[in-house]
Amino acid sequence: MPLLSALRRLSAKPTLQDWPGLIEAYRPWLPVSDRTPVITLREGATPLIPAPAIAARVGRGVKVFLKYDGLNPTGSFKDRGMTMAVSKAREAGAEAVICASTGNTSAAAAAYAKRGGMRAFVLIPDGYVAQGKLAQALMYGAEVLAVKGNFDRALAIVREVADNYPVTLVNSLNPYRLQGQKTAAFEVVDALGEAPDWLCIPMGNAGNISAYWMGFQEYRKAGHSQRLPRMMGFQASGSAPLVLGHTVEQPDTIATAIRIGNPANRDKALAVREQSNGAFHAVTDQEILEAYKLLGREEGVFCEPASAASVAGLLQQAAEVPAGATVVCVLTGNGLKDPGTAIDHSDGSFHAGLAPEVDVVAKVMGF
Ligand code: AN7
Repeated sequence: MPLLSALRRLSAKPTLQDWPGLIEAYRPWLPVSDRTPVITLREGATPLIPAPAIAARVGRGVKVFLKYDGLNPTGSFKDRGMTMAVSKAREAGAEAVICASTGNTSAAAAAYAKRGGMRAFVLIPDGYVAQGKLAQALMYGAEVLAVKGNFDRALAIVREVADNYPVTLVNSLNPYRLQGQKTAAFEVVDALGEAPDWLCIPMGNAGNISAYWMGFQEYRKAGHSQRLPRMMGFQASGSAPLVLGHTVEQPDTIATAIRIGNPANRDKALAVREQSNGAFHAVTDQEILEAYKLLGREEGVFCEPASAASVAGLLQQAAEVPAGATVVCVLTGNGLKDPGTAIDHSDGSFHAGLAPEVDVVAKVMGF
């Protein structure tokens, strides 16, 4: 009924159902063809949320927005890359995919692979993946291999396995991943009508910062923006190889998503910093936790600890932001991914074991 649906489109307000997923939405910008089977969960189109409480802390008329990619189908930005990587793997006839992961990549790889009828093998560092991510990988039907080593070791193993066996690597070394992820930059420019002055983003393997930069450049070349942002990358101080300039053998941070000592996209990230006149800084776990709690308590936005590194970095570098500038902080993952850290570190008040009586409850409330 094309006429009916056209009429409905004219008369009705847009609904989320109109969003076809990022491959269809940005098809001319992506390496897909009529022969590509599009495997999508309608990822993308995530909100750009004003952050007045954070802006007030930065001061001097700076405007701050949160690109909340935790609202993707599996709860992180990884879905953007995975719809592309898995669609292209399917197009090439793959029957299985493999990745190493600190958690989010494994959840996204599992969801998209299974939807595409493929097996998903995921290697995770035993004991260092947040509970929500593990629950997802299991529920999506991944084959989870927990190795007694860190993410960097797991990545070295999956690279070799993918070289020698019929499984497609879907870590960010797979170029289709960054192609999908660059659409987040398109969405930011589409929402603001221009690129921001600063883009603040957490870095682990540094795939996402590289993808954003690609997106901003392509959009400017096409005339969709006049300028390019300074790319401001942040790492946890206990796993900050890109800040220190060397591999970290024993990376450590409460933000397990970015507990990475040997970033796969190191050279790309260094080029982004240079080309964008950007800067990389380390934020402590304490700074990460403060930003994490501030986001929840004052902005009503619950992200995971690694994501809060972007806001922690902005607050740390606040004096460097030009007056009146527009800043976008990327919130890469949903807070529900890591309930353990939230419960252990929140300042919320929790009164346990109360007698089920009105006067008891009223008294605790302070009446
Ligand atoms: C929430 O899932 O590497 O700099 O294996 O989950 O592109 O690596 C996750 C990375 C930031 C860092 N925020 O992005 C994995 C994985 C969250 C993340 C990053 C990750 P990159």
